[in-house]
Amino acid sequence: MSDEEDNVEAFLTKAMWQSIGGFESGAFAGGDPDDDQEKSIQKAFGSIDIDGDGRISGDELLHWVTRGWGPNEASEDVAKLVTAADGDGDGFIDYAEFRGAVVNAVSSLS
Ligand SMILES: [Ca+2]
Ligand SMILES: [Ca+2]
Repeated sequence: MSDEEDNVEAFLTKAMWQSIGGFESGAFAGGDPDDDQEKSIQKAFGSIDIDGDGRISGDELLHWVTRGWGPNEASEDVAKLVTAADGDGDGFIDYAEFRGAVVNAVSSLS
């Protein structure tokens, strides 16, 4: 894979996290979410965490994402999202990992 493709992939990964969190570019102008934005991140996390166990599995993320996307094209991209966000490598995205991915995505795209 070329550097350019890497960059495109990194950009798309960030853009997906941004859209999953529901934030515009530059939403966290001060670097951190404010209280309302924090609530929005918690709400987004809760709506994806279907079984309410406090962590998002690949299946849960795929289910959420494919409400808006075609399921065929999404599964590979969703697997990349999980890998990108799963800091401790347990195969699930907990709230801290989710919040970090969204904040990082929105900050770096703005
Ligand atoms: Ca879950
Ligand atoms: Ca994890």
